[in-house]
Amino acid sequence: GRFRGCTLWLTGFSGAGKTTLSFALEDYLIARGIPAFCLDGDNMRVGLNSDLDFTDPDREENIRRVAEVAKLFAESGVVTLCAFVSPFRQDRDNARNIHQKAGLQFMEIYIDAPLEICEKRDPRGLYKKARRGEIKNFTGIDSPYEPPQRPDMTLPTNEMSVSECTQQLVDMLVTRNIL
Ligand code: GGZ
Repeated sequence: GRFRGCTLWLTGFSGAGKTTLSFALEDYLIARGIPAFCLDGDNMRVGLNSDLDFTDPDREENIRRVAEVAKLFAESGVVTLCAFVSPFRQDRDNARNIHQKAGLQFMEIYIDAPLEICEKRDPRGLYKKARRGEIKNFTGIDSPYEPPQRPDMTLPTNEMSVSECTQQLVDMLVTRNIL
């Protein structure tokens, strides 16, 4: 078949829906025989990046390594879904450059849920801990988030369902000749 390797980079606050959407898209693609794989904090920070914390330089290094790993997955023909807060514009631009230099498509997706909504969702109780000062450098509380200025797509997860968002991503992959 033809080459489909590419990287979709989902950025946004904790609790915005990055992991939920990337798993939904992964399921959709796998069900249709298209190789897809999600990278997120749960599989990257546990192993390869277990030496990294949430200081600014550690986040930068986290995203740099993730971008290099994603590039390798994409080179192998996989639709690679990266779900990371990735709060810094420069780090996301660097991830894009790593892919572009290798001739691989890279799509930046802004998972745009307002902080108040994410904090209300608080699936892991992390915002509560951050507010109490039990977690330091928490994005949106005492660590910054720089929204994308020209994302390839913005998904307002507080206004659209998971299946609507997934369909938008699928449509984008069709437009880009990946599906
Ligand atoms: C942000 C944190 C923090 C701090 C732990 N700040 O919602 P989650 O729980 O499952 O996803 C968040 C995840 C963020 O890791 P990333 O590798 O995506 O971050 S970055 O791209 O900035 O390197 C959250 C949890 O880890 N978490 N502490 N201080 N999120």
